[in-house]
Amino acid sequence: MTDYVVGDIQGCLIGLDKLLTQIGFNPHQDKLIAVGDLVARGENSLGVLELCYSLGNSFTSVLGNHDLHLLTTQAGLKQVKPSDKLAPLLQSKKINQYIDWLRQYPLAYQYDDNTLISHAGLYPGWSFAQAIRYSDEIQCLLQQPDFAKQINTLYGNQPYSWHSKLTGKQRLRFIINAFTRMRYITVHGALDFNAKMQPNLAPATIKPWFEQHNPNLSEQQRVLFGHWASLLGQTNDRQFIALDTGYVWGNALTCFNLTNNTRIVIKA
Ligand SMILES: [Mn+2]
Repeated sequence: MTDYVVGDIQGCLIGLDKLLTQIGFNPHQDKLIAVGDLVARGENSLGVLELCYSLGNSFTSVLGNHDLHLLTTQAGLKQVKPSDKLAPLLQSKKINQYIDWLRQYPLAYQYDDNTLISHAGLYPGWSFAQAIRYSDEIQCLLQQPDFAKQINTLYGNQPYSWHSKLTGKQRLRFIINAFTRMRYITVHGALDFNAKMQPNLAPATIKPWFEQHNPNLSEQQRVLFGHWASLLGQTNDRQFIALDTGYVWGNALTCFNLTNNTRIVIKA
């Protein structure tokens, strides 16, 4: 009975297979929680979804930017990017089944009192309870028949900062951006969508979201996230566990064992 959180898979079926073999994953006892970006760029996004779907209740996920992009692309609202290698998935007879399965997932998942999982992290200042409430707002939207259209209208960068009085599209757009695209923030708490470099190379005007003090996070609480391959799994803070180690870029697929707090790393 072991619960694992796996970093960005991005269509890398071979890596996922190797990982499940290495940890001896048993779907009758164990649980796999993905940090999102299940699809895109890797060699077999269809295979990854088939495998994760086949795990039934022993698999769960949060949604990443590439997963949301799949929803709008499949609906014909975004152009297919050849570099995403999504054609076999989009042409699959089961695509609608996979879309309906994906859109049941939240942006943030609270594993226990002290553990939160989301694709990009936790916006500084948000408590776990706030994160789950905001994630629920998007999960509701994804349950509506015109979910793809609605998500499509939420693409954009603004507003850059959160305010609890934000309403409508501005509010929903910020929530999606914070959970799926965030990396750096300015000293004023504004999301910076341009910077992707390693923190030691960042200008002094921005810092990683996890280096901004969050008064609503207790010392026991931890956040597991993906999305940021150039961190190479390092945050230098045991409260913030980075799991995107860029397998799709030839680096490694990382998985975190929540039962004994160890990492399993599969080299590409
Ligand atoms: Mn991502």
